[in-house]
Amino acid sequence: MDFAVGGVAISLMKGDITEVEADAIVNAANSFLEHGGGVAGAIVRKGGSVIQEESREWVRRHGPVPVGGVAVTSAGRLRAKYVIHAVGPRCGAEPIEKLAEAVKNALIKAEELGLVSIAFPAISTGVFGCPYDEAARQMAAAIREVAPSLKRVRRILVVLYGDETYRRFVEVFKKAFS
Ligand code: AR6
Repeated sequence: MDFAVGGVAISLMKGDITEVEADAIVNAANSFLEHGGGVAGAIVRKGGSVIQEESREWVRRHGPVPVGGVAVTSAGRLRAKYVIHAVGPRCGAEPIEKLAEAVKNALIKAEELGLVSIAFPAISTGVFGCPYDEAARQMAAAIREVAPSLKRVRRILVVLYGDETYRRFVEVFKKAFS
């Protein structure tokens, strides 16, 4: 399902984010950038341990990534140039608005890096326990706010794992963008 805002194309698709061709893929990370399960585990398995090693080095230098913040590493063997590690909130423990902040910061980082395309997973909807609808609303709101000011980024992919996640995100994005 495709949408557009401020000259930026937004595509929702079903699939595995590690297979997607985009300049950057976003990881659903924790503050310590210790990539265990979910999307993070899949990214390191497919991209290689260099992603985990660079992540540890980033934390060693800068300290933990705040909730709503991002950090960048290379993408190892993945087709992307970079992995942008975004830390979403743990639902119930941290405010859901931090999810929008993480998405905005990832888009701003992609713009700073001069990238054209960026792919997001459904941040915080796995281990971090946020409901799909709320997560989708946060992501859509962040994209609506930032997209009009993007000059280099021209394509945002949202890669959803499974039918149910895809269906829920499409419903929310339809309301937000049409
Ligand atoms: N491609 C796209 N989406 C995926 C993939 C994939 N390969 N694998 C899982 N998903 P999660 P979080 C979906 O748990 O909730 C890790 O341990 C999944 O179905 O990856 O932000 C980190 O190290 C779900 O809808 O991220 C952190 O500690 C969504 O991606 C913590 O989990 C996000 O699930 C982060 O938790």
